Amino acid sequence: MKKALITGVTGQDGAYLLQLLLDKGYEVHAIKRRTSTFPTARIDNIYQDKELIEQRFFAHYGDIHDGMSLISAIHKIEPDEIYNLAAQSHVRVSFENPVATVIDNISGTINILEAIRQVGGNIRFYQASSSEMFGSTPPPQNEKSPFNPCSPYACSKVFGYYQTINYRQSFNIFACNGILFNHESPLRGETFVTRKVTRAVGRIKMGIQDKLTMGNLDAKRDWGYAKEYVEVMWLMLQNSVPDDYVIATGEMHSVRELCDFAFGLVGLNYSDYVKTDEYYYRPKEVDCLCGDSKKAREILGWQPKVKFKDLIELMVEADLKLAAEEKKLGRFIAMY
Ligand code: NAP
Ligand code: F7E
Repeated sequence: MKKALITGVTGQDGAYLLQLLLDKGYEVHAIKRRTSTFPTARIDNIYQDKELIEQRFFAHYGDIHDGMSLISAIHKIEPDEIYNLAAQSHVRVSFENPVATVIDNISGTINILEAIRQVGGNIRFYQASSSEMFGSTPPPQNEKSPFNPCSPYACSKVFGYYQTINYRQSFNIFACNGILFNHESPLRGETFVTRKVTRAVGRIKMGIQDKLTMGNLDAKRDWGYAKEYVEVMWLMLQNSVPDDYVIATGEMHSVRELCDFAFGLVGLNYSDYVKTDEYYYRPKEVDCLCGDSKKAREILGWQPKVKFKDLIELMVEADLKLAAEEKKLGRFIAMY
């Protein structure tokens, strides 16, 4: 049985990747940091499965800053594959907490690569790189496009990207970068723009919220479906050679179009509800991201099926159900 180790398993991608690897018959280990409340909402379904918990899913307390504990975990587990997803992943927050973001994102990557080097063997490594690394480089962006990072988050991801390539070249480690463009789902954190909008659409429709305060409505992104994007993480590690790939849908839409479409799905006009506030603007914006994932299509045989409209539809549908549940329970959460 193949063994995998995931960092960031409690996040959006971690939850989908965990399910995917379990479905493929893997034994999955996860590094989970200690927190004062349970952060496992996205993977609670796995915890409810007694057979999986006893035989194929093992969560270990650990922190990506603690290199020694990562080395001993990797020694003990002997994984075939490691997926490094843990990060402070919010771009705007990275301007408020630049040092913590950079330390989190850099030290996690280097600690794991160093642990792989020291433990030896044939462990395959996936690094969660990001389209944010392209920053102000105009679209379409592919593997040959220059990086022009525009935030502490993006700078930290550029470091992780090059560190991954450096360990591949220096120590012959099977290490891959997935340069993933924005990917979303009903499990997306509620302060990222798609989920913030679809949550608001659900709540406004159910009468438990009246306004939505947003930032820059003119920014444009290439939004795909997270469930499909974790499949390509796995595909990268099954190939015969390690490499770096852009993963995207190739479709670009503005935040304004997102609002218009999402509110329209429930028969509302977004301009009656959405206002903007400087608070949600960034000191430096990434205006347009749209990826060209031809290389992944040709080499890995991967291509996205769920595009913008289907994605937003499935998110609105899930958030309408959630809002109905909240209304039933009388749980009216304060809006951010
Ligand atoms: P997410 O939902 O924010 O999840 C981040 C995960 O990292 C959480 O499990 C979090 O744990 C964990 N983490 C953060 N700091 C940690 C630490 N010090 N020690 C241990 N765990 C820590 O992010 P995501 O959307 O799933 O993204 C996964 C990865 O892909 C990230 O590296 C992100 O930067 C990258 N990425 C994401 C996208 C996207 O569009 N989603 C695109 C490109 C790249 P807690 O639950 O305890 O907070
Ligand atoms: O913002 C604009 C905002 O926070 C998208 C992370 O997963 O993808 C994500 O980073 C756009 C930006 O994602 C609001 O200014 C307007 O232009 O959903 P987001 P992001 O910054 O693109 C990349 C690929 C990652 O790697 C990251 O980890 O939407 N926007 N108004 C807003 N954004 C937010 N969050 N909230 C607003 O109110």
